[in-house]
Amino acid sequence: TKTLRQALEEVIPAKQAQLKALKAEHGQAVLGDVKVEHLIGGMRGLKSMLWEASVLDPLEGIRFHGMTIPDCQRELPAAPEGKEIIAESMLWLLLTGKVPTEAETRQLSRELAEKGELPAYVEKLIDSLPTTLHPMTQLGMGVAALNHDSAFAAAYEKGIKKSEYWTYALEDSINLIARLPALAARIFRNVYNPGTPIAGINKELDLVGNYVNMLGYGGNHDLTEYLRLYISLHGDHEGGNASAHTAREILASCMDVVQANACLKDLVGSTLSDPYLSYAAALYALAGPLHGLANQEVLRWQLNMRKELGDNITHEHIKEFLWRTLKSGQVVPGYGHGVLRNPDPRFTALQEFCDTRPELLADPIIQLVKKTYDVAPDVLKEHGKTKNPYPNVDAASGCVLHHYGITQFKYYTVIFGVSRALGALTQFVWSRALGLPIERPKSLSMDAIEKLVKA
Ligand code: NMX
Ligand code: MLT
Repeated sequence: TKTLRQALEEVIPAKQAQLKALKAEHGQAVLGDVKVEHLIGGMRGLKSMLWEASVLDPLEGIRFHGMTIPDCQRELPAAPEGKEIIAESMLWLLLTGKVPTEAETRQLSRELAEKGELPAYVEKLIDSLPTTLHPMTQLGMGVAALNHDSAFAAAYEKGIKKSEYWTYALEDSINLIARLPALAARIFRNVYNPGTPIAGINKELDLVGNYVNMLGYGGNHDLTEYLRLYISLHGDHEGGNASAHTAREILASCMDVVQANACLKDLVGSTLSDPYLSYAAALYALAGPLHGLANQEVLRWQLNMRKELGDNITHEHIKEFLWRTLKSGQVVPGYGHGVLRNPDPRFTALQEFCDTRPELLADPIIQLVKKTYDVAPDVLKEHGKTKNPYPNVDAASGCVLHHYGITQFKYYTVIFGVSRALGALTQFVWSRALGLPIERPKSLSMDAIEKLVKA
């Protein structure tokens, strides 16, 4: 059975050659125009990043190395007693572009379980934090502190060749992914169940199986399966989303307003900051309400709707509530997207998980999410602002957690944070393997833009 590192060693040379050829043969090819609206409009739609593991189509949604979510559900190995995709098979696919065998998946599960314990100093740090500190703030602090043991930082300090960077990047990335469940579970315990014991790591279990045990929900098979699917699906969403973009490297078109010249760029990881610090930065981007924090906001909003409108909520009631949200100047959480122009297939996959389980379909909050979906797109169309009136993944993710008893919605983005490491760290490794340089795009002041456009 191949190790993940061996599988990567096999695919890296071809990708390095592909990049070299792209640069030599097409370095001056133009991929699009840079308009003034890109500079002032969050660079929406600007093709400016190299991202290997996934590509997002506005209508169809995400593909991981060309595979749709149903393809992944069909082909990626599940846990021995489960059906859903697991984090390990998704990570293997993201990193290598290949579907792992059953044996490769189990071997990776074992490796992650063996590396999953938190160092005592991180436990102490997390235990010292006020329980009122937002769980995402705590997660970022714990991840940053893990850089104490960074193999990448230590090797860099000793002096290593650029061609070896990726091996240390991989070592840190695997260690970080392995330790995230213990860190995230400790935060959950401290904030919501202080003083209770945390289950030890079972070396026979997959990453999410252990995470669920450590959260205190061991034995809940359906919740475990849900979180396996959730964590796999949230793993990567191409490179431009704010958290992934923060962590790693981009191949930006380094352009002035008029002239386009392709050049290689990257962000926190591109400074050769180690994987822990890069991912901590990503987590703080994820913690914004327009990004990952939206899943907490969705639940808060749907619970408020229920509190205000009672149990027998009609479509008409929801419509009125939606208009009240919009008229008060707030966004409808869980709807809209920077790229997608159709319902998010991750939303659909999470809804389908509910559709096969009568107890979930009977849950009033899950019913409310479904009913909201019946009316929200039309209301948002009539409102006329958002380019995408359809639900994104956050519209669906929290209500199922709520059903299974994880009602502490301020914790939801932490689960997203455990997941996004799969994609963010994949690109970190690839950026080092491809030798991408430090990111440094060109900025312009409004005066400078005016001078250029009027010239
Ligand atoms: N409710 C109300 N207004 C909205 C919504 C929404 N759900 N989505 C977009 N708009 C508004 C947006 O605020 C903007 O208004 P203005 O011109 O006054 O600034 C206008 O519609 C145009 O925005 P778009 O170009 O459609 O969206 P953009 O790409 O700028 O933003 C989001 C994308 C996702 C930030 C935005 O749709 C949003 O705020 N959604 C609600 C929060 C959310 O669900 N975020 C989660 C994203 C997924 N994730 O996990 O990260
Ligand atoms: C994500 O998964 O990162 C979100 O859908 C946001 C995005 O893709 O921009």
